Amino acid sequence: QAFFKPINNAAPSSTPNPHNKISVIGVGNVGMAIAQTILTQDLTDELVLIDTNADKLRGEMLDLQHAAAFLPRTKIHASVDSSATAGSNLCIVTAGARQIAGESRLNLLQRNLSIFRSIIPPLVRHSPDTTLLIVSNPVDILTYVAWKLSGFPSNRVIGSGTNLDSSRFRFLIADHLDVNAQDVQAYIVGEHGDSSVALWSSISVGGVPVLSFLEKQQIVYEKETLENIHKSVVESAYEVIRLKGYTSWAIGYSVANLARSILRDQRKIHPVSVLAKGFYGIDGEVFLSLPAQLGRGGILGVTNVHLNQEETQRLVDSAKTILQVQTELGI
Ligand code: 6V0
Repeated sequence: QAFFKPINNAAPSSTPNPHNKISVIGVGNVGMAIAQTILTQDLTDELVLIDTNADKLRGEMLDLQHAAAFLPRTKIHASVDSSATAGSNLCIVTAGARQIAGESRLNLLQRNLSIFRSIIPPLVRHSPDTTLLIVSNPVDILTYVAWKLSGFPSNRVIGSGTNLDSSRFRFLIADHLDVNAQDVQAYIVGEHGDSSVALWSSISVGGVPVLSFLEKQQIVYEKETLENIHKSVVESAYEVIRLKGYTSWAIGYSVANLARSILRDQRKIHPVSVLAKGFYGIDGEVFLSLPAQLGRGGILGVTNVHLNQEETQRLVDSAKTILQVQTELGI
């Protein structure tokens, strides 16, 4: 006997809801923070976790499933086999090797490259229409690697890039001005991490451009304070890692925010890593963050934001450094 007594004349729904499926590859600190934010924000109907560490994977899956009574209904499964990802709308890649003491960045990158060689082709085979969202570091180079390995058009391969750096920037500006970070518009573009570029002229609070406001009011231009804020952004990841061993919550929210814009076709603008060839005089195939509009088709367009000469130069220099590493890697 069925648990529920069916209601005979209940009309079956003629238009089933579109089914969303997200796969998260790598269930380390970052992958799990992303997974749990996606669940609490009700962004998907199905969530698949993939990792090579079978015990950790099953443990993480069970731990999330046990929260079902408190969460929106989402089917959660986990597998070491990437066929479980079949039909994903979005694949978020956080898998990566951990840096061994004394290991060079290039060696670490080489190891991540071989991890990507084992991850990306099967993902693409099982979900040929998916969008790839790359989080593993160095994110700009690995997004390029994923693009090359996938054979996808560049609009469907996105790196989380400076979305996180920009949110750290917005928090610090908000804290300095004692306003809500959601009212602060400010972009950091370029390479994720040390050589990122802060777009000072982009800062506005509640629609008021901050720099020109200060200049018009003849308030002392707080260049030093602003530069220190950017320095803190660059240092903040190192600080968190030094204090707690890794970063997780902010990248979790930041990537869930990107997932929402993509899957819910929000057409919001985020600074994310995109194929930057053709922008600001960059002529090589490199991925760098620029403010881009995200929707169901992935990258819908890139904002033609004004960069001054110094900002352009820094972007071009980052592109050159990245190209050189890509050449050294032979990719
Ligand atoms: P972690 O906790 O070591 O997790 C990595 C996970 O990847 C582990 O569970 C591994 O078992 C798994 N893994 C390794 N190889 C494979 C494979 N072939 N297939 C599937 N899974 C695999 O690292 P953590 O979660 O802290 O960080 C993950 C990555 O995110 C690192 O590269 C970080 O540098 C990067 N981050 C990127 C950020 C950004 O803004 N883009 C921010 C924070 C961290």
